[in-house]
Amino acid sequence: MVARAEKAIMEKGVNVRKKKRILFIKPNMGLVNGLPYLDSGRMEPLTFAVLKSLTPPEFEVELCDDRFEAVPYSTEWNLVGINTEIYTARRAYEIADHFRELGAVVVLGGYHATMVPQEAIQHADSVIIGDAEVQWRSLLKDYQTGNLKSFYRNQFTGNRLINGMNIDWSVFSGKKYLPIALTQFSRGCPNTCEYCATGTIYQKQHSCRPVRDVISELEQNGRRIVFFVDDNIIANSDAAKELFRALIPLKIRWTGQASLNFVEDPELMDLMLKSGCVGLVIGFESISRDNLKAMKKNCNLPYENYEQALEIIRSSGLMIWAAFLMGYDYETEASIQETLEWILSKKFAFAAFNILMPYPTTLFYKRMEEEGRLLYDGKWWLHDDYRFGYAAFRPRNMSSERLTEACFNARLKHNTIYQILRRATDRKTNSKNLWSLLTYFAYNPLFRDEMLKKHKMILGYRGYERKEINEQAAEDGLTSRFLEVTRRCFTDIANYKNII
Ligand code: B12
Ligand code: SF4
Repeated sequence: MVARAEKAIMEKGVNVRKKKRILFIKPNMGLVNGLPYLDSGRMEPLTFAVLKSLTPPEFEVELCDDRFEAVPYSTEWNLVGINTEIYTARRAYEIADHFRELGAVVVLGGYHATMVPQEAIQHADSVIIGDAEVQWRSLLKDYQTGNLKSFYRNQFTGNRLINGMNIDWSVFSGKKYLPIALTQFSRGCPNTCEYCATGTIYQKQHSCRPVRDVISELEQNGRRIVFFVDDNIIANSDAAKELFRALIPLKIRWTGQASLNFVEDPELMDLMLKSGCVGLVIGFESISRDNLKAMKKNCNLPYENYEQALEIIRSSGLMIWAAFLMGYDYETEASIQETLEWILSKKFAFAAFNILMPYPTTLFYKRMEEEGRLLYDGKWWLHDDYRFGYAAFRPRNMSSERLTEACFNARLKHNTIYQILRRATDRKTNSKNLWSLLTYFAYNPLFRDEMLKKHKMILGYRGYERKEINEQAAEDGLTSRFLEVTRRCFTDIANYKNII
């Protein structure tokens, strides 16, 4: 079969080997104990399945996931496309610089490159600003004709449909990830919270994909556990209902991110549950109304102390991954403690205690800059002294060091063995059935382990390169991964005696 295909190609006068070679790279974040950080809970980087589907067949495409693979530096690659997010920017630039020295054309894209294109272009030949659905093909055409431009900017048209987004999962074949299919139904968000990168980039625009495209991709993919990466899957409730109706026959289990207002629409909730939703990431962000107002988190303001909304969600059985943001202007060490106690009382399946971070170009960043409160020269993501988990601005009511510590302590306390066991006893959600309980116990130790590993990570590799793939964590199946993280969970007790 292969021979016949090759013969046909040769007859047309095209030599397969003459194809231009593109290498996509998902950069790692940095170093832990002097070695590349190994994320045992890593998921497929959806970005590259989208880019692969947009790449014309005259290019040969490969993906290197720097999170667990050695970067194949060589002169064989014609074009190297690297994703940049703020925590991976430093590493992305290291790789980019290296490939440019080897003569490859380097293209950077992603959230960070979109927010600071002038910084990114110092390490690249071209930068894609915003979504790539339209611009990636134009860029490749210009590259082939020798007319590559420095910037390709996606013009937000206000179109309600995401133009031409498809997913080609084949780019991940042979690589080991969590057994979850990532997909996307919509992009953008109708809100503009002061601190948020998405709100800043999309400026209240929100667009959806045709439901049939999402469904046929999932049918083809066949995996039964799905993660919708949308920032807010219910932002357009009519479109969400259409999607949920179409998902019902697929009999999948899915999770995603949603704003709290879904609790007000019983039809939406009913369809959500029938379509297989098992849990949601919800951004509560703060229990203080003053902080919510300062954040411009208007979508949470109608839910006075969240009690009623939470009761509705608990009764539905959905597991909640509750996200909180620590460090706004009305935050004190006492309020962090109070928030932790409130969170513990709610027995959420998972909780994220995120430090408020100044992402460049957000309103929050600009305000901190004006008020002279930025640390690390205002560019913490590139600074030699910055470590993952550190606050990068001066909070109003405590030092940045105290904020860093208070946040880490809250994470530790939420994730002690005792608390993990205690939260498991919520019969309405976390131990509602065997599947929920297994999921709860598979992921809690894993996330806890990653949280401990990531804290104080050095960003970038600073000259270190992975010489060989000596990865043991890419075991087959959840069972061995579960055993491994449980083992680590117990060995951690030796290192962090205060966490049981
Ligand atoms: C899913 C997700 C995760 C998953 C990761 C899944 C995975 N595969 O590994 C989880 C939950 C683990 C996660 C973790 C984190 N995440 Co996250 N995550 C997302 C989320 C919701 C979706 C990403 C996605 O898949 N999008 C779909 C793809 C198709 O879109 P895309 O990546 O933007 O790519 C498009 C364009 O940008 C462009 N493009 C992107 N890269 C490139 C490269 C080239 C060469 C080209 C040509 C084009 C191009 O083309 C694509 C098609 O249009 C985004 C928010 C968002 N709306 O995107 C946040 C987001 C990326 N995460 C963010 C953060 C901060 C984190 C964490 C650091 C959080 C934390 N405190 O721990 C961690 C660490 C991540 C890491 N790098 O290790 C921030 C990054 C902020 C920034 N300014 O860079 C975001 C933007 C959320 C936010 N609003 O602040 N995350
Ligand atoms: S609702 Fe969420 S995604 Fe939308 S702007 Fe606010 S934080 Fe960002």
